[in-house]
Amino acid sequence: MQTNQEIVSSQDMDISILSHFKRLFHESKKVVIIGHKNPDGDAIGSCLGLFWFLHKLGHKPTVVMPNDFPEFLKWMPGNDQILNFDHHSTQVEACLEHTDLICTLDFNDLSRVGSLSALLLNSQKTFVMIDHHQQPADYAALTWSDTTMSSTSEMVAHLIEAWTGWSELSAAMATNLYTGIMTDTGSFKFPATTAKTHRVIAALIEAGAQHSKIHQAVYDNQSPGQLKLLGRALAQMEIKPEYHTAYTYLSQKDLDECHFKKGDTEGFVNYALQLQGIRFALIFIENQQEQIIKISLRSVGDFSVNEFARNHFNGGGHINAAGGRFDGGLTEAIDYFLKFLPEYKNQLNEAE
Ligand SMILES: [Mn+2]
Repeated sequence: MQTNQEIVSSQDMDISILSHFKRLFHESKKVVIIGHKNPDGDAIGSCLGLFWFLHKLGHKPTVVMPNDFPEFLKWMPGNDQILNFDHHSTQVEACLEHTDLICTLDFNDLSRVGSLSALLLNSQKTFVMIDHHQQPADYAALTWSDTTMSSTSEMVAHLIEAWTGWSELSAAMATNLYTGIMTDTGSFKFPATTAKTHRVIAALIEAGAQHSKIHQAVYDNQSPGQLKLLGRALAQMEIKPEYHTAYTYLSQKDLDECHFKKGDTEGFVNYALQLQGIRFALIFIENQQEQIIKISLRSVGDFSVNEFARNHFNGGGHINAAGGRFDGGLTEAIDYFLKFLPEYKNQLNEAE
């Protein structure tokens, strides 16, 4: 990894960041673009959006993901060209060896790429980070971190606009970026969705992103098992009105009986926030294979689930959306959570 870092934190894509991008890419033909472990719509969308843009500029980009991604994203333009480190480790190793530049998108720390992190930590290549998560680590020669952004996909769109104008925006880029913004904003309803986000969305639609089809492809393709699993999560929900909190859980047995596939529980945690007066929602999901409990946390208002996940569940994320893990059993994880929830009573009652 290079030293001589430049940390850029900005409201907008300004001239100095852009010229740094141009300088780095001018010197780099081969570029590897990497998203985080368990890639979501924004990770895939931002990486593929940047992939098609760099391709158009004459670079030789390769997109790498640490592991597989959900079926409901396997239609995105270029998804078939993604190298999955879990399945193609030798190929990925060779790519990283011969690349000029490594762009990491939609994550803030090299620990977020699972088993790929050792390769990246030992790499002497120049890194670029584009990300909207809090507290970016300082491994990159150029860190473009903006926590006010709705998504990394929106940032890539701003990069394209600043670099070439919208004239170079293709339908493939637009479709990927639209998907990333849509999924990371809960279909444009989270607070980080701004007027600027909607201006970007307008440009993406003009460039050929078919919003209805994208929405359908991502959300309206549920399997019977998926809806049954959602039914269990809803039926098992526990509500703690005195803490404005609701949580639910899914055991490995629940998952197995509903023929769980990766991505099936995406968005389940958000349902609890539909309850009147609920500001803090969690879902605990058992993973017997890894012997951990995965926890997704959401909030509305100024209660920070990022802080909560950092303090108690080895995780983090954003103020209103975070993830974490617990090493142990499901009941243990929930008991642990319920033990310290009362400490947050004031914060949860004061939060707006
Ligand atoms: Mn994101």
